[in-house]
Amino acid sequence: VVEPYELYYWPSILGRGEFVRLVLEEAGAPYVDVARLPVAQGGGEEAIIAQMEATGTLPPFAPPFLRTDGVLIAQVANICLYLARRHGLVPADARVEAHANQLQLTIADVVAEVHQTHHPISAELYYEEQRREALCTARAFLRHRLPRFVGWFERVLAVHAGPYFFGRTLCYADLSAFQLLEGLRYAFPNAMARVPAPRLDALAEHVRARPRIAAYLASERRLPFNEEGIFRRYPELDVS
Ligand SMILES: N[C@@H](CCC(=O)N[C@@H](CS)C(=O)NCC(=O)O)C(=O)O
Repeated sequence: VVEPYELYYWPSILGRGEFVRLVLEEAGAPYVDVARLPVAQGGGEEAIIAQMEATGTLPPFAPPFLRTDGVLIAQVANICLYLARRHGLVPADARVEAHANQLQLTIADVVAEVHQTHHPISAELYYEEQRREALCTARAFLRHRLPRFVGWFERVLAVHAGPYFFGRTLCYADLSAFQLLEGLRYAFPNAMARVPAPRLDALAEHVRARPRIAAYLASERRLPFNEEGIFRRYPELDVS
C-alpha cells in the first residue's frame, strides 16, 4: 500500500499550494489535502499549525509543505522538484534539471512580485492598510516587470519551439507556468491584454488539455481564484 502524500496548505485559496497540487494531479499521485478535511477528521488550519509546531523534523517557515516518509518538505520550488523527480516529471539529466529548477524559481520570483502588488509594505498587514503603496507597486509591476517576465518566458519557449519548455515532453515547471498565466489573466485582465504571450498561451492550452489536468480542473478539488489568494482581482490595481 502506497502511503498518500499529505499536502498542507490554506484550505480556501489556490495560492502557492496550487503549484504543488498540479504536480500531484498530473503525477496521479495519491494525496490528502489535509487542511481541507473537516476539523473533526484532523483537518482545518489547525492541522497546518500543529505540523509547524511539531518537533523532531525541520519545521517549515510557511505553507505549503508536504509530509512524506516522516519528514516535512517546504518551499514550492523545492516540493515540486522533489515530486517531479519521484514521478518522472523532470528528465533525469542534471543540466536539464537545473534549467527546470531555474524556470520554477523564476516563476516563484514572479509570484512574489505579484504578491507585492497588493502587499507592498508587509504580508502581516491587510491590503486595506497599504492601498496607496499597492497602487504604486502595481503600476510599476504592470508597466515594467510584467512585460519583461512574459517576454522572457516567450524567449525560453522559442528555444525548443514548444509547446512546453523542453519541447514536446511536459516537465513540472510547465504546470506552474500554466497556473502563473491563469493567475495573471485573472488578476490583471486589462494589463495582460496588452502583453503578447502566444507561446505561453499555447503552453497553457496544452496543459489544460492533459487528461489528468482536465479532470482535475473540472473537479471540486480545483478552487476558484478569489481575493484571499496570491492572484487577486482588484480592478483599481489593474491599471494601464
Ligand atoms: N517562498 C515560500 C513562500 C511561502 C509563503 O509565503 N506562504 C504563504 C501562503 S502562500 C504563507 O502562508 N505565509 C505565512 C507567513 O509567511 O508567515 C514558498 O514558495 O513556499
